[in-house]
Amino acid sequence: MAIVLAIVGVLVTSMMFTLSAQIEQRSFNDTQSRLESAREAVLAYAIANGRLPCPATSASAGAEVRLGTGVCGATTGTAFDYYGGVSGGVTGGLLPAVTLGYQPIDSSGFALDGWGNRIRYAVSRVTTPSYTANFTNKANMQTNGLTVLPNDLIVCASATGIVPGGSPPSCGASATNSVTNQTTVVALLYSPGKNGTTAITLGTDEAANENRAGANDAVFIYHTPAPTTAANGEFDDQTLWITVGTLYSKLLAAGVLP
Ligand SMILES: [Ca+2]
Ligand SMILES: [Ca+2]
Repeated sequence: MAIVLAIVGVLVTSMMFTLSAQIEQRSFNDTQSRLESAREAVLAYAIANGRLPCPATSASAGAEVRLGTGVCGATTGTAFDYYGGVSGGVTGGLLPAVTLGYQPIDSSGFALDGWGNRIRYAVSRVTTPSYTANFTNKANMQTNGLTVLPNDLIVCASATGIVPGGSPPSCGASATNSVTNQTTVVALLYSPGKNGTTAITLGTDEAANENRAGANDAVFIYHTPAPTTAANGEFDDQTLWITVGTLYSKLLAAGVLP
């Protein structure tokens, strides 16, 4: 057993020092720091404007897509406008890099992760009543103060058992499947990771993040990286979120609220 472990140890050590592994690690770290600076840019935007930005779409050249009322979307607002996904060939839920002044961006105005994928961004809407712009409307944020919490965005440890169509959406019956509480997450950013650059059939957990056509919902998955042999498939997405407490404390400290 000790000999086997020693051999495995040597193999692992030599693998860690291969060039490709170093490049992958650099891209991973680069993605993490870009997500962190994107989160700072979103919070800075909230301080300057008294509200969170709406997501961009692949048709908006890096600008947020938002109605004058604060509802996210070009028309009435849909789950797609808040949580992303693909609708009619347009990808929603992208970081509004041009609105934020975030760098680096591609030639179309979109923020990129360390792999070359566009960074995803989702923002809370309050589910009842539907599509009320509480966190993307300055007046609503000031009127509501601390009494309105997000009740839609939720992060789960696995897609197994999630109830994305629930009211509110949930991680399901398993008490251990929730990474965040129901009223905690006001915005979320993620990178589709290295495998996001290739056209693959996504595993169950990554599919729950991508929110492709017909599944645009508020449930996101986050756990440590997993190989293709994992029960729910390969997982290399990198995710950060903004809690409502962080958002309000920044706004209060800056004198934006109350
Ligand atoms: Ca991925
Ligand atoms: Ca989802």
